[in-house]
Formats: sequence, structure tokens, C-alpha cells
Amino acid sequence: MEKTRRSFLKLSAFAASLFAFNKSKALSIIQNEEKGIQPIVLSTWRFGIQANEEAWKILSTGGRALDAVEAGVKIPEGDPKERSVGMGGRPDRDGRVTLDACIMDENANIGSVACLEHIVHAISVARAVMEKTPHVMLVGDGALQFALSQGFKKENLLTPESEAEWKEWLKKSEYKPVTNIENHDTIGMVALDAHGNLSGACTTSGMAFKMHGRVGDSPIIGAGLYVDNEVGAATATGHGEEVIRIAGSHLVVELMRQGHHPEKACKLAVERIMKIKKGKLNEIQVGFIAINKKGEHGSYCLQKGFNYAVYSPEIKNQLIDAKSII
Ligand code: SD4
Repeated sequence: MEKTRRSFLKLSAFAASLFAFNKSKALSIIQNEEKGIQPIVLSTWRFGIQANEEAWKILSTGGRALDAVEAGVKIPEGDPKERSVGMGGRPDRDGRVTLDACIMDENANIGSVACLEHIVHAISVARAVMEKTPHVMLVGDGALQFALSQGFKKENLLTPESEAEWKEWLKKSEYKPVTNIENHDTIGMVALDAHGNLSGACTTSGMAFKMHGRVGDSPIIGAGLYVDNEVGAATATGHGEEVIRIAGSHLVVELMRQGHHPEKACKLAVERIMKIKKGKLNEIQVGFIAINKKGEHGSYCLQKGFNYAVYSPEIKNQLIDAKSII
């Protein structure tokens, strides 16, 4: 408890300064500190480090997990060097960059976009779907039209590097997704804030050289992401078809509800895929990350090579290799 208290000094100082302006918010932070609840954020792959850094600015000052996850995943979305998310994402077979994203908050509010073109921050469009429409999911041209109506800027997301790779790919036109970060990867992020609330976000350009119109797990609530504020939150990366098949992130959360630690819940979900595929795993990769309401975290993947970034007052933004079944 002493250690927890010490690591909370920064947050406590913040709570104290907040007290004069917003008593109830400050009290909620202090009460949660006393219960040992501390903010934590985790996200998939190495680009999770920069994303967590951004999310932590919000979490460490008493902000909302929802704001933290949106701000966090916007970092790789906006970085043209990250070739699997947002600007500079790898295109489909027709040379079109199509994005999938979803977001979920502590009140089970959800928003999602799929096959969205020309908008860098698909996650913010997903949040706008959640907050400003009577719907939960918009796709394709409808999603684009909605984004433009909300003031998002239309941009060309196909960078010269991604275009050159696509032209090279066209020479053989073979669809062979590789196992790890080399030609696909999603940022999925889940966070617990100082008020004890959970949220999550997931955004990707999906599998490189997919068929035009293909949608993966990442924008599908329950597959690529799920949050239950009483239990925990989970998000997925890897071959979306396999994650959708088992409603992966929802399964992980339900396994945590049954009392499993986040790592065990992720492992059981990966094993479910193995069982369904009857050992025909070839190049399939799937990885899950999860946190529970106490702030415990864990991950598991099918094949070696998946890692995730964790930031909490104790673990100051470290990349952790997920355990793998194979
Ligand atoms: C998809 N799950 O579109 C995403 C891609 C991914 O690591 O995460 N790759 O299927």
C-alpha cells in the first residue's frame, strides 16, 4: 500500500489542486487511490509506446479513459511512417487505403467506421458516430460523407512508399499476410482511468492488399474491441477473420467475468482459435491484450513475435513480449 501511495504522489497532488475547482472529481480520484485503483493503459505493438505516452498525459492528470485512448491511437494514425494505421497505411488490391476503427466507453457507448477512405483520424470519426448520430456504425462512402459533414479534412492517405510497395505487390498479386508487424498491424488500446472507468479504441488500415471492401475485426465491437466497465476491457490484433470467428474481445472480457486473470483469459481465447482451426494455423497470428477492473493486465498470442506496451505509475511505459502458444 505504501508503494502504491508513493507512486500516486503525482496524481494526489493533481487531485489536491483540482479540489478547489471540481470537488467531486477530486474526491473520486482520492477515493479510488485509497482503494488502490491506479490508472493504466496498454496498447498493441511497438508503436504503443508513443501512443501510451500521449494517453498518459490525460490519465496522469485525472482525465477520462475515453479521451486518453482516442488521443493515444491518433499518434500512429497521424504518422506516415507507421504503415498499418491511418496516413500511410498499406492499401487494398486496388491501391485504396481503407480504414477500420471503433471506440467504446465506460457506459457501453459505441461508435465505429469501416472501409473509410481519405480521413486520417478514423478513430475520431468513430467517436463522432458514437456521440453525434443515432447509429453505431457507418461504412464506406456514408462514413466519408459523415466525416466531411463534421469538418474532417479529405486527404490522400496513400504515401509514395505505400504506393511503391503496392505496385511491387501487383507484379505477383499474391495475398499472403505475414505473421507479425511486417505487413499488417493495428493499434488497439485499453485504459483504466483514475476514476476507475474503462474505455478502449482500435484503429487500422487492415490487412495489406485485402480485397476492396474487406472489413476486419478492428471496427467490430465484440471482435476487435470490447469494454465492460464492471469487468474489464480487451482488444485484438492479427488476422481479423479469426478474431471475428470467436467474437474475440468479447470472449476475453467474458472469461475475465468468470474470474480469469487477463492473461489467462487471453490465452483461453487464443486456444479457442487453435481448436477451431484444428491445427491448420499456417501463417495465422492473433494476439489479445486485456485489463480488468483492478488494473491487472495480460496478453497472449498464437505465434511468437507479438508485443504490447504498458504504462502505469509502476511500469513506466515498457514493451512486453506476449507469451505465445506456438
Ligand atoms: C485486420 N486485425 O484488419 C486487423 C489487422 C491486424 O495485425 O491487426 N493485423 O484483420
